[in-house]
Amino acid sequence: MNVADEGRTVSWHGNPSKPRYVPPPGAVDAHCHVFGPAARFPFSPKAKYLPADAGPDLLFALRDHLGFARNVIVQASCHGTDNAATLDAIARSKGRARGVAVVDPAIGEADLHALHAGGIRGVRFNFLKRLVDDAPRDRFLELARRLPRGWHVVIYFEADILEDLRGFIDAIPVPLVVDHMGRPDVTQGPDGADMKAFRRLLESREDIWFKATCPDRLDPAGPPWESFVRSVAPLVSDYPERCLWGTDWPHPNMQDVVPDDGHLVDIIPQIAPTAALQQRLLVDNPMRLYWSDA
Ligand code: 0GY
Repeated sequence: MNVADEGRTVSWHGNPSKPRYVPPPGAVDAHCHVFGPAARFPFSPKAKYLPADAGPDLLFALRDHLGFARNVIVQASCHGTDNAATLDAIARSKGRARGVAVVDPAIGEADLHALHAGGIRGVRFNFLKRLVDDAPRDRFLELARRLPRGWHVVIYFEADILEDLRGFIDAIPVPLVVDHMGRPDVTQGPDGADMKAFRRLLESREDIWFKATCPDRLDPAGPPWESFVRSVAPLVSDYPERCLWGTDWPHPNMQDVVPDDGHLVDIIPQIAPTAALQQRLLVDNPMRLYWSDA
């Protein structure tokens, strides 16, 4: 495990390879985070991990290195409900980043509109017990009913609670984006129980999107993540208008198996084999969700 000077964890690759795959112009990395810098943006007292600084300069350098044009920055749990680091990164992006916030469900209308002005276009509901202390479904629902126009909910859960969450998900009145496809066991293959359950969810509503992300988290075999590719490619092909892609940089909690971001980019043509699919996955879909006003 890499440890930064201050004893904080480094979970990202220091020298990612240059991908062989060249994304289409305008490609969006639609799932990434920033950490700190902690001197300006301290971590939450409730943070479950304390990462080394991974601020906007590093993120935008990686964006350029990988051949991407834009980022969607998702507020990471280590910053709790203080979105200042995410907003700062968006402000520094010169219009090339937008974000997803994590908020106290009691947030008022004026604060929601201030987040909108800062480039936020959705809120994240995190159900992973190792990351957050509680996930109050009734309060989340109340918030979802009064989000600014055009916003969506990003939801993060693991496959074993999908059935339990169905009633909650059904009640959300705005589009939903599922992080990492709800973390299916991809070793079961495309017709395994987890993928089938996730497909039932996608079939239940036309406004549920998913991130075809995190082979490094989902495929224990490691690169070239063959089980991930085999399970996820059919999903992208069957739901081409509802998929997003992202690096997940700086890969929170992945310090023991840090992925090479260049290798992550290089499996894009395997999960989206045609230029038309790649254009939707990397450009058209994220632009529709995050830059519809641009
Ligand atoms: C991810 C996944 C993780 C962490 C967070 O907000 C977070 O801390 O999202 C995780 O540890 O699985 O998407 O970044």
